[in-house]
Order: sequence, then structure tokens, then C-alpha cells
Amino acid sequence: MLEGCTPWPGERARRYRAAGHWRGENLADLLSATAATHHDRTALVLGGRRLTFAELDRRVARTAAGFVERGIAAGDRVVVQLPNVPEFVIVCFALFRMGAKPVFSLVSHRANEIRHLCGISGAVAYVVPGEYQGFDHTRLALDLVEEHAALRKVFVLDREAVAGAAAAPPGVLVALDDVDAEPLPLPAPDPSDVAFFLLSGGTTALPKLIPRTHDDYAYQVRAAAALLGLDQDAVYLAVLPAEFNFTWGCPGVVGTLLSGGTVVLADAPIADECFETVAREGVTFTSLVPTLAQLWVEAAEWSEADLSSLRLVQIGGARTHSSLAARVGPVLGCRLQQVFGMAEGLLTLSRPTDSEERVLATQGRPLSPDDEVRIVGPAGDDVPPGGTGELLTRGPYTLQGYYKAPEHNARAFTEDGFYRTGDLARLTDDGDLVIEGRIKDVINRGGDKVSAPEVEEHLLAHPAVAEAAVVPVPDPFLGERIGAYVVPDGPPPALRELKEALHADGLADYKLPDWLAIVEALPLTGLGKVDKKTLTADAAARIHAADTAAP
Ligand code: OOB
Repeated sequence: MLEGCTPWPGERARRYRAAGHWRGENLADLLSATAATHHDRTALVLGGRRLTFAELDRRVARTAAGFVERGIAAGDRVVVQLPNVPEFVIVCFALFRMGAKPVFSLVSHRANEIRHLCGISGAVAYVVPGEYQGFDHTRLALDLVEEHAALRKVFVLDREAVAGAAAAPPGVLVALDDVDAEPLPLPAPDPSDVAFFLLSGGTTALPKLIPRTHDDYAYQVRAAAALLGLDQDAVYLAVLPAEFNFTWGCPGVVGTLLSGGTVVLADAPIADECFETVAREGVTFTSLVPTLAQLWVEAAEWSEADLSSLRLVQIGGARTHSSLAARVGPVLGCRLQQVFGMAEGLLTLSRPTDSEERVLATQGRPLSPDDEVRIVGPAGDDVPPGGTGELLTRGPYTLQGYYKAPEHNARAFTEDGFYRTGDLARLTDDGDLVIEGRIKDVINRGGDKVSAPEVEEHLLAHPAVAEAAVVPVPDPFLGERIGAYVVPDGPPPALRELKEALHADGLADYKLPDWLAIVEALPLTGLGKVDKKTLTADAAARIHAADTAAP
């Protein structure tokens, strides 16, 4: 395994192989094998663009050869930041084929996040859209090339952005279309090695990299596809960003493709547009965060679009209210599946044969019979059956350690390799998991995970801020928004001023505080730490008071 990663201990690795979970296959060959069977069937759709499996496989092979020609080598890390376009799939599988490792960045990430990803991964290349949603990614990429010695290539989706870019060192900027060469025989990547890196939602100030191996991810998508009964008739609508684990492989994009089905990419999650796409392409399933599901349900009540092809909607990424869960099936005319998951691995899902009661009230059961789950109290002891505690897990597709993070790993894992999820959960008598809350210092803003310490660090850098604490504040639509408690240094700053400063710092917009309270001091716990429980309760009370006072 790539240096800086933690392999599974030998005994467990042997067990996962013996059970047939890990089959020694790599994701690139799995796609080629599917393409050999399904060549003329449609693999990818975006608007009017359609690629058959044969075309996709050929584009992947030519792009891999093109990357080699441009000096990208096996083992190299490449930061990939693209919207939901076929090129995202092509670039990732091309990198898999040549043994280079994509680092999945969110399109909404800005200088602050990408600088960190380039630094920690030692990336040699960065793949960008060009200008996207008003942001000039090419400009940012060129700035980062100057800062990071290892970073020497920027591949740009939009050819015109290459021509229009300010002076760049020769050979650095390359249009993605030009990454194209006669396919080469390339050595197959090692299935037990890293295929790509996902990002952690982050309890620490900056996101950590999650190595996912070919073996572990191939197993995850195969098991998830089997659970949903996917076959070549599956049509998956990728509404959420494709780089989100939920969208990419639960079973998502990869699971659908490897089943010979069709992946339809949505370039925006707007309900009405998605409904037209569902009707036009005969979409059979999709995955949504609760916030989007809410919008879809509201829009569907008025829409005349034909959604009859839709068989299943998966909802996950944040807590789903039972009232929303109850509306999904009747309004969208399909089954609901609750999914609890994380980029780190463990997935729990309700099963197609579960009673409605179970589907509405729980987050289902672990995907694999070899997922081990424990619920523990603060001292690390198992709580009595049915009790709530921190969820710990280990298994055949759950990481054993973040990339190059030994100190953090020592805290994030138990000695016997269980990952401390930071989520509070309980198990029902039937073995279903119910997520009850969280102890990690993260805000789940409609499915977007925001590390409180990261936002605090940026707030503290502002001259008008002496002390800062960031906590979730309740929001009827997003579930939670970002609340900031600030002790000012001089005249109190306004929310807008802080947001502008953090934006100018290069922090992604979804991490900017939504709500501000100016206070004289932050409450402390007996141990002298900021008492976030008290602040969270205080924020909820203030919002409630403001809501009830409103005319
Ligand atoms: C998914 O992955 P991440 O890595 O963005 O976030 C993981 C965290 C979990 O630890 C939990 O705190 C929260 O998101 N979460 C949920 C949830 N699903 C995720 N909280 C309550 N209810 C749920 N159903 O979010 C993710 C990855 C794969 C599949 C689905 C979601």
C-alpha cells in the first residue's frame, strides 16, 4: 500500500479474501470487463451527450495513455475538481488504470482547501473545470503551481480557459481534450493499493485524506448493487456531486456502471429539471440528502412530470425527519431507502424487504456481514443493549487510518482497529441502527460537513475577533446552519464583515457562518474547554425566541 497509508491487519485481510469480499480486482479492469459485455449500451448521459460503454472504455484508455505521455506516473496523486460531467468519470478511471490516485475535491472548494489538499497529497497535477459558477479555477490552479514545487500540470476541462489564461509557465496548462493518445499496455494497479482518496468531513481544522483501495471499494459497490438488485436496466441519476461517496459508490455511479446500467449526470439538482430528466431517461433510482428530498417532495406535489420509472430514492448524509421520510414514497411513487454512511467506509441501509415502519424510523443495517459495529460509552465500554453511545466500526471497506496522519489516527482508532465515528447511535432489537446525534465537532449543513475548528481558526485570524466558537444552529430547511459566537476585540464585527473576510481568505462559501452572536465571554467546562453544549442550547433558544417574536 502507498506509503503513509495503514493496511488492514493480515488476519482480517485474509478473512475478507476468504469470504470473497476482496477479489483481487481493480476498478479499471472491472469497467473494461463490463464494457466488453455491454459495449453498445449507454453508459453515461449528460443532457444531449451520450457515451456507450465502448466509447467510455476507449476514452478511458486514451486518456490514461495521454496522462502517461504528459508525465503522470503510477503512484502519483492528482487533485480532481470537476462538476458532474462525463470527464469526471473518464479522468478517474483513466487514473485508476494507470495506478495514479485521484484526490476527490468538492467543486465548492476554494484556495484554502485546495492548497491543503495539494500540500498533504503532494499532488503532481490538478484537474479543473476552467471557470465554473463564477469562479476562475484556472487562476487558482496557476497560483498553486507557484506555491507547490510538486504540482506541475493543470488539466482544464474548458479549452477556452486555457487559451484565455494569464501567462502560465510553458507546458503547465493543458486542455483535458488534448490528454489523448493511442492506448498503451499499462501494468495493472495492485488491487490492495489505494485507488483514490476521499475527504473526511473533518473534526480537525483541515480535511484528512481517506485512502480507498480497489479491493475495498469494488466490494462496497458490488455489495450495494446486489442489495438494490441492480442490473443492466438500472438508470441512476447522479444529482448530488459525483465526488461524494454516496453518489460515487453506494452503489451510485460506479455500482451502476459495473452492473451495465446507465448513469445520467445532472448538472444542477433543481427538482423540475431533474423530473424532466427522470421522465426522458427512465431513471430508476437516485440518492438525495434530506434537504433536496424535501424540495423534490414539494415540487412533485405540483409537477405533472411522469416519475413512474422511479423505483427507489435513497436518502442519507444527514438526519431525515420521519415526517419527510413518510412523504417520499407516496409523493414520488417509489420506495425510500435510508442510508447512513461516511467517506471513511461503513454504510448502513434499510433493505427492500423491510417493513415500512423500519424504513421510516431507522437507518437500516450494515452493508456487509463482516461490518463490526460497537456502541460505547465515554469510557469505551459497550453500552447495554438498546442504549445510546458512540458508534465504533471496523470492516472490509472501512479505513484503517487517514493518509499521513499518525497522531490523529492514534485518537481516531481504538487499538484493535475500530474507527471512532463521532456519531451517537443505538441499535434496535431488530439490529437496525438509529443515529441519535454526534459528539464530533462538525456541523452538518444540509449534508455538507463543516469542521467547527476550521471555521474558528479563520474567525480568530480576523482582527476584530478575540475569541470564537462555532456550533450548529437549528434550521428548518438545512437541519443545521453554522453559528458563530464571537468575543470581540474592540468594536463588534458584523456577520457580513466576517463572511467577507473568510471568503477573501479562500474558505469555501458553504463554510461561512450563517449566524452570529456577540458575547462578552465564552462559557467553559470544568476542564476549561469551551462548553459547546451550552452554546448549542443557547443558540437554539435564541433562534426559537426570535422565531416566536417575529410577527
Ligand atoms: C456521508 O458521508 P460524509 O463523509 O460526508 O459524512 C459522514 C457523516 C456521518 O458520520 C454522520 O455524521 C452524517 O454524515 N450522516 C448522517 C447520515 N448519513 C451521514 N447523519 C444522520 N443520518 C444519516 N442518514 O454523508 C455519506 C456517505 C455515504 C452514504 C451516505 C452518506
